[in-house]
Amino acid sequence: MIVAPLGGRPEDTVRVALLSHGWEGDLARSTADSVEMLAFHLTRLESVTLEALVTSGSRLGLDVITGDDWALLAGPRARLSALARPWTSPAPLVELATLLGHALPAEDPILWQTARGPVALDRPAIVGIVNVTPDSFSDGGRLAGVDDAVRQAERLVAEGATILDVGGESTRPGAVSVPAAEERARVIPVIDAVARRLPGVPISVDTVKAEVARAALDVGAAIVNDVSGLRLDPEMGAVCAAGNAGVILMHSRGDVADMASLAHAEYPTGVLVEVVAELAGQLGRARAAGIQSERLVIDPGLGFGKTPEQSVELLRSLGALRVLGRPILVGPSRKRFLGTLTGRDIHERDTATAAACALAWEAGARLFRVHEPAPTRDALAIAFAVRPR
Ligand code: PMM
Repeated sequence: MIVAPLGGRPEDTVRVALLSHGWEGDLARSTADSVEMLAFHLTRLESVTLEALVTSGSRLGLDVITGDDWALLAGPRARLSALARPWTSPAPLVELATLLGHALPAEDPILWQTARGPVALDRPAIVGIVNVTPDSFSDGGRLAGVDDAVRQAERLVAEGATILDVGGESTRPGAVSVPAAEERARVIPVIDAVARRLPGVPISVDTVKAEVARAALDVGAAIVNDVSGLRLDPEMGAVCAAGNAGVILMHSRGDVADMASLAHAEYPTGVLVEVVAELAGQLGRARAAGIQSERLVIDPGLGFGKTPEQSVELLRSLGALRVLGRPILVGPSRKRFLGTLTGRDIHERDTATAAACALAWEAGARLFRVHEPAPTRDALAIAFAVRPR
C-alpha cells in the first residue's frame, strides 16, 4: 500500500490523479470540483438558524464556527451543496439554504453533450426560436413554409444564435394538442432542411411527443426540448436516451392546453422551492430512463404556470437552481411578465428580454432561448465581459 499526499489545490490534484487512472476529462473535472474547499461568513443569524446549522452542518461533515449571531461555514463544495437544498431543509434553514445556493461559486465551464457532439457553455449560448405553427409564417403551403423557416434560421444564426429550437405545437393557454402526425409534418421537413443548410448548428426540437422527437433525431436534431420535462409521454425518456439527445427539462405542470395558464400556479411552500424540487424529480426520472447526466439541461419554465410575480421571483432566485448541478436555460423571451414590468406589447419586448437574459447569466444561466437574438447577444456580450475572473 502507498499513501501519498497530494499538494496544491485539491480540485486540481484530484483531477490530475483521476485522469492518470484513465477517467474521461469531463467526468474527472466534475468529480474533482466536488472536493473544492469553500468557506462562507454568515451574519445576522437568528438563534434557531444557528442551532439548526450546527446540527445539519456537523451531520454533513462541515466545519461550523459560531458566535452569538454569526457563523463561519467551511467544507468541500459537494457537502456545502447538500446544505444548499431548500426543498429538503428544516424550516429554520430554508432561507440560509437558498442564499447559500446563490453564493456557491459557479462550477467550472462544462460541456453539454448532445446527439451531434458537445456544446461549450463557458460563454453564453443563444437558442434562436423557429416556430413552425401555421400562424407563424405568412402564407400557407408546406414548401413555402420550409423555405421561410430556413431563411428565418439563417437570420437567427447571423444575429447570434448558436443553437436553433424548432417547434410545431403552440403551448398558448387553450391551445389544442396537435396530433403527432401533423406536428411531424410541420417540423421534420424544416429540421431536415435546416440541418443540411446549417450543418454546424445544433438543432433542438421543441416537442412533448416521443414520436416527433424520434423522427427529429433521425433527420439531424441534436437536442430534445421537452416543455413537459418528460412528463407527458411515457416513451420520451427512452427515445432521448436511445438517440443520445441533449435534453432540456423545463419545469411545468399540467398538459399542453393549460401549462402556460395559471391553472397550476399554486406554490404553497414557495415557487422556488417547489420548482427546484420538481426539477430534481424530473432529473431523477430522466436518469432512470437512461439519459446520462451530461446530456441534461434544466429550465425553470418562466411563465409556465407562473404569475408574473412568480416568474420574477424565479429570475431573482435563479442561482439556487445551480445546486441541481446541471446547466440552466431560461426562456424569458417576450413573455407576459416582461409586459407587466415594462407596459410593452409582445413585439416590443426584445430589449426587456435582453436585460432578463443578462441578469440570468449573472445568476448562472448559460443558455438563452429567444425570438430575436441581436439585442440579447449584445447584452450578453457585456455581461460576459464583466464576469468575475
Ligand atoms: N417557452 C416557450 C416554448 N418553449 N422551451 C423552453 N425550454 N423554455 C421556455 O421558456 C419555452 C420553451 C413558449 O414561448 P413561445 O411560444 O414564445 O416560443
